[in-house]
Amino acid sequence: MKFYYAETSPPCRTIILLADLINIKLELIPTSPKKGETKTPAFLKMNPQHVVPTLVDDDGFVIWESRVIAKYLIAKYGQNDDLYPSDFYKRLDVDKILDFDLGTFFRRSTDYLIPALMTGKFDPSKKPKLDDAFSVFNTILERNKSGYAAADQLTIADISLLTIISSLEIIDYDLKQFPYVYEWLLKIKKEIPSYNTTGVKGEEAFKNMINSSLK
Ligand SMILES: N[C@@H](CCC(=O)N[C@@H](CS)C(=O)NCC(=O)O)C(=O)O
Repeated sequence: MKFYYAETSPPCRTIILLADLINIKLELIPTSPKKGETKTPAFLKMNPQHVVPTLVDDDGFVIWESRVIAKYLIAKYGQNDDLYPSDFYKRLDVDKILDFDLGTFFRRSTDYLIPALMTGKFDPSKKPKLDDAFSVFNTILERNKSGYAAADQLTIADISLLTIISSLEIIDYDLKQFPYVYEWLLKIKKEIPSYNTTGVKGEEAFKNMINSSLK
């Protein structure tokens, strides 16, 4: 399977960590949006949305959007449904948190991060909304009791939130004001074996990218 990715990208990291967890081999193809490599005619033919991660399966099937790639890999190659339960209500709980991530958490994170990449400065006016997303996730975790984002066990919702939240942590976003999120992060990092290699390496690359943009 060809996997177009950028080391700095949290959604790409979600898929690489998941692939390791379910023993899938990806052919990693570094593709830098910053260098315009997602806007070449060949890439645009494959994916008009010009984003990584993009996966091309061995039969030529092309898929992007990390949360959907995660569902695809589990449905097609997973040995069980633990990471994305097939039970109707449990699956809805996971989908709800994945949508919260896509539409709120990740969105507000990029609203905060992108000005730093484009102008060299974080936009402080974007921080309250991101703090609010953290606060919502903190409450979700407090109510769940299980210590996981969406179920009684690790799911793709945890992995997806992990990669963006650990990226914020490494650039010194103050997570300790959200104690359930902080505890959850420590726990999830320990449960994903390749977090200490792939995960940490990606975060370092992300941090270097942000630091090199800051003025
Ligand atoms: N919702 C998408 C976000 C993908 C995304 O925004 N990828 C960024 C890198 S983190 C990208 O490729 N940006 C290039 C562009 O938008 O042109 C996902 O979860 O896969």
